[in-house]
Amino acid sequence: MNAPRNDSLFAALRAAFPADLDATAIETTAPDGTPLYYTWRDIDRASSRIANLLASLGLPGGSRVAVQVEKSVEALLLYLATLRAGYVFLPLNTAYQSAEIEYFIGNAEPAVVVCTPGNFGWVSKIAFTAGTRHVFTLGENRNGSLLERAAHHADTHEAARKGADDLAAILYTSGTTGRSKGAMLTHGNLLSNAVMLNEYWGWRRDDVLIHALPIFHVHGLFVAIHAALLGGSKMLWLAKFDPRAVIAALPRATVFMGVPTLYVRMLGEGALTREAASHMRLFISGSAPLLIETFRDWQERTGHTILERYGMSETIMLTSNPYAADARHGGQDERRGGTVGFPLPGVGLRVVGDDGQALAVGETGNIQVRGANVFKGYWRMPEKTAEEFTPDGWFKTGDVGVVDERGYVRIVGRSKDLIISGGYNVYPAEVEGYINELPGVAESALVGVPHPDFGEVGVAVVIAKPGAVLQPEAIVAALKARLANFKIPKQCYVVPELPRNTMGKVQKNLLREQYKGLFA
Ligand code: MCA
Ligand code: AMP
Repeated sequence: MNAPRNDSLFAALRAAFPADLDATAIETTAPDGTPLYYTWRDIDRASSRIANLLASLGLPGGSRVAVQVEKSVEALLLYLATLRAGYVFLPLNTAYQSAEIEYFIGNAEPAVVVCTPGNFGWVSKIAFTAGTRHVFTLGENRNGSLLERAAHHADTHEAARKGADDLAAILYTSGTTGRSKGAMLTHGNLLSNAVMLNEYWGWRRDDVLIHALPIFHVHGLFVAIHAALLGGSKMLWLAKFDPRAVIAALPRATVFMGVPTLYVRMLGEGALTREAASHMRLFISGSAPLLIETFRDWQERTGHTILERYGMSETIMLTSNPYAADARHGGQDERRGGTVGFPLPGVGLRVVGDDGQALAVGETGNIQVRGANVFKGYWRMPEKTAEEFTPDGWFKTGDVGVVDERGYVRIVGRSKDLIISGGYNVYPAEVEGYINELPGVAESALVGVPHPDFGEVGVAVVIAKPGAVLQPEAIVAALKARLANFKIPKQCYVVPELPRNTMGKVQKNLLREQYKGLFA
């Protein structure tokens, strides 16, 4: 009899390991600078040990494993072990502060929480209060209770059986109302997208990926890691992005993925030359718009044309400029700056007007998508999920764009009130909510303005209550205590009034215009 089918993402990744398990899979350095090498066998054994530890806890099916730890190879092993054991991975940005963590843990009710040893005091308090029974620690230096406990478990583990529709991960993405929503991604979503990208980007076994992104969002966690593991290819693993370290690694690598800020910072280094980049096959950019100047400067300096692609937490990757000739588009292979390329194979993309009617080629409207990559819905928010899909099953991205006569998609704006700063999303409604709670504040507006390093940053404009005197520095200091650092406005102004339209709505476009030159 045939064994029942296993659609587990981990099983597929494991099946792609090269035959020589003693080959190096990951090269990195310990915090003290010591070089560290992990073979494919190391990854297999260590992820088995952690998976066996998780399995020994007797957790109910579908349990969430929430993780807020610094980037390390062991943090990656924890992700793989969670998939392997069949639980749901919930990564959390290390910048999140206690109020943010309290919300995520309260909302997701994870069975297991893993945090840094330094944060154990406050994180475990939040977790135990929310009913979590298991809190482990994982440090940057292969330390902490998770690995101590895992060391007692066997180093073999058969991947839990999963259906394509079973949950693999929940990624919190902030909402326009200010409350974060957990996007539920299935094994089928993640695996189908990864397999398709590997083919579309011409992934090869001898590729070497420079991994310099954080591993708590789609870009670093799914797009980069799945590509390398499915390709059976090596990763040069950097715990933190450092432009010089990336440039120094280029001669030993073939692929790099980054948000635009990473490219801008590398262009600021004299060591970035044609020769330094001559061994590279592919540079990929995404998560935020890549300025055409950056695209051109990169071409001029390195001789490489950056491949820009577009995606979302809810959908993983949606569009990509071609790596090679795309037969679906008349064999076009041009990577066009200022565009995010073609809808990827298997992804349906349409542009509609505000009335929901499909628009013609060249007309600007709301981007809607569908496909095996589109998430299952928002965790415990059926109404929110229903709102974000059309009756005929298309997901509303909140991005505004246009498809040109050659089929290239261009993102021209967003209908959602969102600022993307250095590749991180900042939802004005959330930050305004915190500002408005401060004593003496009547109202506030956060707007995104251009910034040479982060692409876009938030500027807060605040109105005081009658008789109250507000200091911008005090507002910023109060926010720093409560919110992740990248959400803190880079400037704050206290003004007598906000511009409004006849309906009384704040005209953020006027504020954006007023402050657009602030960081020029
Ligand atoms: C750091 N700071 C920032 C940001 N990062 N401010 C605004 N936006 C940011 N992104 C501020 C900190 O608040 C701090 O300010 C100061 O910069 C130094 O902080 P540090 O952590 O040392 O900064 P860094 O290490 O230089 O980080 C910059 C970075 C990082 C490397 C560009 O932001 C980064 O890794 N971004 C990538 C994000 C990413 O992976 N996004 C993918 C999302 P102060 O000193 O005042 O406190 S996935 C996605 O969007 C979709 C699905 C997709 O399509 O991929
Ligand atoms: P996230 O919530 O982190 O999933 O962010 C997804 C959003 O990032 C998308 O809805 C877009 O607004 C934006 N985004 C991602 N890639 C690109 C890109 N290449 N160009 C412009 N915007 C992008």
